[in-house]
Amino acid sequence: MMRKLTEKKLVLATHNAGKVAEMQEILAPFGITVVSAGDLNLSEPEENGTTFVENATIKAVAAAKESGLPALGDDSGLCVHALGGRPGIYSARYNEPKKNGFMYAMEKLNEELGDSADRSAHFACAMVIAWPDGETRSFEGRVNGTLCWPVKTGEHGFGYDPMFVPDGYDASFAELPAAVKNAVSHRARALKMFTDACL
Ligand code: ITT
Repeated sequence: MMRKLTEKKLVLATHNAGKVAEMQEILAPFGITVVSAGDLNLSEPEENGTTFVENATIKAVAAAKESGLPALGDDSGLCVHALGGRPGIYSARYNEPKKNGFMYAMEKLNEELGDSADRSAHFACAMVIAWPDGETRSFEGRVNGTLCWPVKTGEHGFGYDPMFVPDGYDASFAELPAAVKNAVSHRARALKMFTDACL
């Protein structure tokens, strides 16, 4: 038997407010109390892994050890097919120096794509649950879509969402209501695997 989450309190091992909001909303029906790494003032470990799962594991294990509670780490990013999967695990760092939200990174990506006919991409998310004793389980989700230009700015989402139109829709993740993104996103899919397996 794979380990279940019997504890009623869970740390979201992220300092990204957009991720926290989505994870909270998706986990709300399950009756577990969630608290974020920011709420607990947990430190931010160095993400020196080479895959999404490795980096999500680093975050989850560090938060579980520091808090004494089970912790859920999310490592995610945008993989652009014509760019060989970049920025991938470097999606957050791609926006340095941080200027106005993620406009800097989105402009850079659009320039690199040039007039490429292939504007397909996917968001990937690794979700790792870690217990304070060091045991972990990992889950991976993804959602396919197309990169638009100009960006479709909206009220919702974060990061690269204004540039990402999920397959089957004409609107970007920034324009679509949170309930739609949280039904089809990479993060929603990874979390569904986690809740199916562990709750
Ligand atoms: P934590 O490490 O504290 O969780 P972070 O923002 O640094 O926060 P990552 O290292 O996983 O997290 O970087 C992922 C980046 O990929 C994130 O900053 C966004 O720019 C982008 N990203 C991930 N999921 C996204 C989503 O659902 N919509 C838009 N952009 C997303």
